[in-house]
Amino acid sequence: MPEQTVVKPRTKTKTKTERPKLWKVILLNDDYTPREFVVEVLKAVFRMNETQAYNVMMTAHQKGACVIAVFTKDVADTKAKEATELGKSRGYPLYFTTEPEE
Ligand code: TYC
Repeated sequence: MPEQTVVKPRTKTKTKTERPKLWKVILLNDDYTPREFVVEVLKAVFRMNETQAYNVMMTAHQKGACVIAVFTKDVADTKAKEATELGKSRGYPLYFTTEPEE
C-alpha cells in the first residue's frame, strides 16, 4: 500500500476584537422636576458626589441637556431607565436617554 501524505493547509485565523461601542447617558432638562431631586437621582444611580451631581444638573438646567457618563449599551440603558423610573415614581417628568458615541 503506497504511503500517502496528507497535507493540511494551515490557515492562521487572526481574531480582531473590536472594542464594544460605548453609549452616552444624557440628562434632559424639564420645567418641573425639583433641582434637589435631580441631584439625589444622579448621586444614587450614577454614584456622583454632591458637587459632580450639582454641576451636571445645572448644565442640563442651563443648556437643555448634559452628558453624564459613557457605559456599554446594556449598562447605559439600564441606568437611564432606572433613573427615569425614579422620577416617574415621584410623578416627575425627569428623563434620561442614551445614544452611541461616535
Ligand atoms: N429645570 C428644573 C427646575 O428648574 C431642574 C432640572 C434640572 C430638571 C435638570 C431636570 O435635567 C434637569 N426645577
